[in-house]
Amino acid sequence: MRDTARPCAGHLPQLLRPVCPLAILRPAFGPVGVSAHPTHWPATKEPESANTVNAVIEPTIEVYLSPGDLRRALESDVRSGFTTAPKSLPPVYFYDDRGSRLFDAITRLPEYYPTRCERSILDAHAKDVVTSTDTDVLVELGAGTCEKSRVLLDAMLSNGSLREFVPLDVSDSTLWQAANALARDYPGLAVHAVVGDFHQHLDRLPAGGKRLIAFLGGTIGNLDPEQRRDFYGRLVSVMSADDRLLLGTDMIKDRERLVRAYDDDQGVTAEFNRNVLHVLNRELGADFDPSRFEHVARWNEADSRIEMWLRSSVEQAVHVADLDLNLSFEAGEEMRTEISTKFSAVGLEEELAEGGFTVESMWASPGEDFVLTSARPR
Ligand code: AVJ
Repeated sequence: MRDTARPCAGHLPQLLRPVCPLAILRPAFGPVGVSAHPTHWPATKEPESANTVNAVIEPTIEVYLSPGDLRRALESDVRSGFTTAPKSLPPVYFYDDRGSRLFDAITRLPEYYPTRCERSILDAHAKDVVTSTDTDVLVELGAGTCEKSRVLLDAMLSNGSLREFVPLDVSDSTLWQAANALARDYPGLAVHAVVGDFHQHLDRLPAGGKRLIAFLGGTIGNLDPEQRRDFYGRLVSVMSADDRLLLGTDMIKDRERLVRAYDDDQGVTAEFNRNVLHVLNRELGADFDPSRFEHVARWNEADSRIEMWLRSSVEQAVHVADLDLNLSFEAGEEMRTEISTKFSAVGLEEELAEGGFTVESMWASPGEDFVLTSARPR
């Protein structure tokens, strides 16, 4: 999901440096073929195109988040999150370079089933997703390293309908690297990367084509009900009648399994949770001692979500130098670092309906552990 092989250290510091050059937008339409998949070449094309060698198209990148924007967002999130009770932080700050590596390790843990479940749905049904939605442009929100996108891109290719790929992510460096890798691996594919935030920049997504707007991994669960309403409303307002949403959601299940997925035996999730303190120390000159915070994962039945908290094991003071902020934690005081909402099929259909969408199809992994839903604007 996120880049782990990137040689440069530090993800936020990278974000805070000047971004990759803004490339010029190029109209890039028309079906493409990929030489690596000759058997998938659309059979309906004129014969000579079967011999066409598709050249690698240089990806374009459009940047809507400047280093200053990211810095201001971090400062304001920390200020407001630490001055209201209970203290809380948005989960986006987990994912610096180390946090992305830790998340990657989480996806391979025996306890953490969502990534494998979603992958199995994509492997089994990507073709059906593409044909039933009848889409030819893939947009991926929170695309990261674009690894999952490849399954959908392959399905669009073999369907002969692939026109363009538009990954959106807040991390310019991860996105730029992924966009170049995709462009190399899919000669002839126009890759138009957008550096932005799915809370703010949905209206900047290039229009045109029949877009499959994928929001995978269960990340929608990180939003609370009000944020999800906002998200659906903003998204539906920029969608045309031919566009489709493809949403990945983790489902309500046995409480023990849910909690274990967020509190693994090896302590990888605990380290991932505490990583946000390392990020604050580095980025804002804070002096958190991560060893004095315990990882807590618990099921909130009323709100149908797993919550991750960091519990101060002692009474302690913390100074956030860059914000001139003095914090105090009581012994046992908890701050919330993430919510991960779990859905029922009925509840999801209802909230999508309230958000302006009509569900077309749902594909579930065995036992309905995880579900992919396609929906169209109503
Ligand atoms: C990537 C947001 C979907 O909520 O399950 C994994 C992040 N947090 N373990 C999730 C996460 C703790 C993950 N998402």
